[in-house]
Amino acid sequence: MNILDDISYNLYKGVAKNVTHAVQIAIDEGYPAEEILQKGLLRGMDIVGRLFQEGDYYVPEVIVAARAMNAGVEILKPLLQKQGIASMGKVVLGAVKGDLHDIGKNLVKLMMESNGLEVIDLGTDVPAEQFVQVAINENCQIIAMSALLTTSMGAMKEVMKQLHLAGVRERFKVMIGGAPVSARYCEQIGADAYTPDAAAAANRALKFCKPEYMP
Ligand code: B12
Repeated sequence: MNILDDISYNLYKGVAKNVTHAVQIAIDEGYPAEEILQKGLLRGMDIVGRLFQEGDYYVPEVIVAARAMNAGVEILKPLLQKQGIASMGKVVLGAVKGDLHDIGKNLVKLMMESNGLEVIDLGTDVPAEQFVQVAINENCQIIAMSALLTTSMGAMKEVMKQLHLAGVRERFKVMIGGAPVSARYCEQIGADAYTPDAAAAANRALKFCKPEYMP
């Protein structure tokens, strides 16, 4: 078993202490932080997803694994973040109403901040009106929403509706993401961009903050 397998294994077994230990060893062995994230932590989380889907894992096991994931990410954070970059733009980010999943959202935040974007994180279960109000009050360029449940995805459409009702749709770029979300859904609800992962989300957000994209 190499050290990345070790991370995945301990993650899906939910042993946070072993995950942090193995992440530190991987760093010391010279693995790039992105590789540790993708091939160690996220691969472990994929296994958790599969076990949950197949009925071998229940919610408590998933919570324990999620804690181990967060513990591993904490160690990687300083390596993923580029320090001292001037703010390139402002994003309001959250998981939509009805959705408590925040691991992916937190990765999106981390990658955006690493690329010099200022991120206002509203957390999880965020009402549509709050996304819109904060974006207006804080003068954000981007509203970014995450959903992991097919039942909560519809809340993204509600945010689009609230933006239109407030007469501010054109002021903001709207980005969406999360496992059940797709480019097709993005088009359907009239959002501006769907990206499949956190790194692509940060790249797209940076592009949106360039003057040619601004209203
Ligand atoms: C961990 C987890 C939980 C944990 C969450 C802990 C936490 N703090 O987040 C807990 C145990 C709380 C949980 C609860 C539930 N869960 Co759950 N959970 C998962 C699991 C296993 C992993 C999700 C995850 O973190 N993935 C890793 C991250 C990194 O991936 P990600 O979120 O997709 O994010 C990436 C991209 O999507 C993208 N991205 C994410 N957000 C954004 C935002 C933007 C703007 C952009 C551009 C990109 C982007 O970038 C990220 C990084 O690259 C998934 C299975 C799976 N394979 O997804 C099920 C899953 C999402 N859960 C599921 C279910 C059913 C539930 C519950 C209803 C279970 C229950 N009976 O109570 C509850 C719902 C709670 C609620 N109201 O939200 C189902 C959803 C089914 C569906 N299609 O609707 C899934 C798919 C499992 C399954 N196969 O059945 N869950």
